[in-house]
Amino acid sequence: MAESLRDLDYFSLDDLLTSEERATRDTVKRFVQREVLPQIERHFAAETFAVELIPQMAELGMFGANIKGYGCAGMNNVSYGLIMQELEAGDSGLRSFASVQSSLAMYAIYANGSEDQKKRYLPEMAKGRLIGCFGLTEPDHGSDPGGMETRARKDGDGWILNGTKRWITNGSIADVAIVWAKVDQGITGFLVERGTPGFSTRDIHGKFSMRASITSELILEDVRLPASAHLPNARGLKGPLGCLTQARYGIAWGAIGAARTCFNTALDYTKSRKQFSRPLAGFQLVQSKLVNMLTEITKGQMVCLRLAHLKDQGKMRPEHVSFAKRNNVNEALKIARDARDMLGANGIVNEYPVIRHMMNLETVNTYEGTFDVHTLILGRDITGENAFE
Ligand code: TGC
Ligand code: FAD
Repeated sequence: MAESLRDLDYFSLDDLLTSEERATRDTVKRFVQREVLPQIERHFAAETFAVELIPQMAELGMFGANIKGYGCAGMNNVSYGLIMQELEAGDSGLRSFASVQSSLAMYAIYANGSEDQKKRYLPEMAKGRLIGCFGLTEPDHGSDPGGMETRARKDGDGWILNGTKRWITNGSIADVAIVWAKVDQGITGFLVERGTPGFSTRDIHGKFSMRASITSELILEDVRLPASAHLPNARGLKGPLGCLTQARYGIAWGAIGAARTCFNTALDYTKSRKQFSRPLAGFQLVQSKLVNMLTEITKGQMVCLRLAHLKDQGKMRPEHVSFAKRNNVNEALKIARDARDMLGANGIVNEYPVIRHMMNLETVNTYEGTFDVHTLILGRDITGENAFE
């Protein structure tokens, strides 16, 4: 096992996992070690996503893992969370790919689609033969998706879509895009297949973060869609926001994986690196940083496990997810920055995974609701005052 991938379990939380959950986690951990780590730096440098991993990820049941039926694995939410944790211990871009495929694209169809749409798309997406993306954000509307300008108008039985979506993970490698658009009655969703006339994608380059993940713009110019491309149960902003709740849940778990890799790397490094004739790990300031990392990772693990149990019992509220996403990603980012500092000059090179995780986590802190947006969601929940209005 790559040393940086090893578990961190200070409070024996493993005892609270079933043997099936542990087996799922260990399988994904082995996959990340064997298949992802040897090539991740190459993909990060080249700004490419490792598409060759898609069939193996599908084989392991990662796509739509917690969806029941339609060829999906139907795992519980603890297992789903552990998958996200192990993928992100490798790279946030890998977890992003799985999050978008599962919790955004597949879930959007599962929750808002017709029976025909579910049967047509979900089994193929579970097998990784169809890739999805999720187009909500626009150039001028990020934190406030309700302001979107993409429009769909009725055209006989079908629809015509116009607009631009930006910052869309998997955009140019997707076979089907979930596109959210405004109609007279509010916001609704559409399935736009690659190759539809008027629909094009353009990749965003020059990212310093999430370089092993594809991020694109979706351009819709008089895109004509049949009635069968409309998601009939997507009514209002709660359509896309319901999908975000699923994806944010996975991100809360994933961030712990990235933080754990940074902690393990910093621990190993400071135990072996000597300055002033003794290991860095022997200095009080270094120990203080390591203990803070351990504490925050352990607290994050506990929050996630409780969240998973609430989700499996049908008691999880979106605000619980905001709490976990906001806290775990923010703490993971702080841990990554501390780890980078503790590696000194070695902290800026790709011989160690830390700076890659640190840069990735800047994105993770921004997407799926920024830290401050989740602060305001929680603020609204506890005060009853809506700061967004
Ligand atoms: P608001 O009035 O709060 O809500 C409108 C309706 O939606 C319901 N709702 C939710 N439903 C399910 N899950 C949630 N999390 C929900 N939050 C709200 C709400 O009950 C209401 O329903 P109804 O029946 O009353 O109509 O709407 P608002 O306009 O005030 O917006 C609130 C705000 C700011 C919290 C929301 O717009 C927001 O979350 N903004 C952040 C945008 C965001 O997260 N974008 C993410 C884009 S996708 C992405 O980043 C993918 S990255 C993927 C990867 O690579 O991993
Ligand atoms: P803005 O909304 O302009 O926010 C800028 C700053 O203002 C932030 O600090 C924010 O916290 C702050 N702010 C905003 N509103 C308030 C307020 N009311 N009070 C106080 N502060 C506020 N989107 C998709 O739809 N699908 C995807 O697959 C997807 N993938 C992404 C992949 C990457 C690599 C990145 C970077 C983004 C992705 N996004 C995706 C977009 C992402 O969800 C948005 O970037 C995010 O929602 C923030 O929107 P914004 O970038 O427009 O920032």
